[in-house]
Amino acid sequence: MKKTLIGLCFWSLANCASAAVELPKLPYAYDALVPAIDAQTMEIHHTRHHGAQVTGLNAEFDKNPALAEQSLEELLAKVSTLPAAVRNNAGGHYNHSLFWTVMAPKGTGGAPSAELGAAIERDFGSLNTMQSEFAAAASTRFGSGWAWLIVGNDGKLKITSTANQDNPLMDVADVRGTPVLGLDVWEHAYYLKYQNRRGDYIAAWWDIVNWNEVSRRYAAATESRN
Ligand code: MN3
Repeated sequence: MKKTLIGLCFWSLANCASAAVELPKLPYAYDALVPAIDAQTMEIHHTRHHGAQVTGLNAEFDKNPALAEQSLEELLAKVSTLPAAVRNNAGGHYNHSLFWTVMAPKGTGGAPSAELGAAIERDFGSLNTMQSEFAAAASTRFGSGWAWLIVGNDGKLKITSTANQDNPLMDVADVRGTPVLGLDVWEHAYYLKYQNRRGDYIAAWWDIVNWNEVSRRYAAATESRN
């Protein structure tokens, strides 16, 4: 996700850094994931929570324009050397950008590809076992954070979780790898509908996983290793 030059840069170079990242449009309507996730939660989550991280990351780029020349992945890989605001906002922007794409309206997300399905069986025994381990990671993440299915640096699928807006691409992560599926378990992701029932949110969420996109990300992650 390199920074893209937009029209403003044509008029004023000084505006380029402030246009480094933009809030991505959702590939579906705010009410498309009902009943798993309600429309108000989706709209607030996208426009305000993710929106604030985009604004925050651009503010960091204004302070240090050299950062805007690097991809998000490059920044995350050396995040321990960067300000905490970059860690939180670049992490949040990456995490939410992934999150929106790995969901789809119920009945439209397909199933794991043959390659992904075989890797899940190889590394977990079955899809059910993988989902159970993922749900356990999501439900036991204390406070705010994310659960992940990743391709580890050894090429194997693994489940992990991270606090706050950290993710497995960061050099500070306990378990590193390329995320192919991620679940936001911050209260802002589910509280309006589920209140304290995080487990119910996680259980309902499987209905709206976009396996077509997860499979695409798995193929890209394994291809880039070869
Ligand atoms: Mn969130």
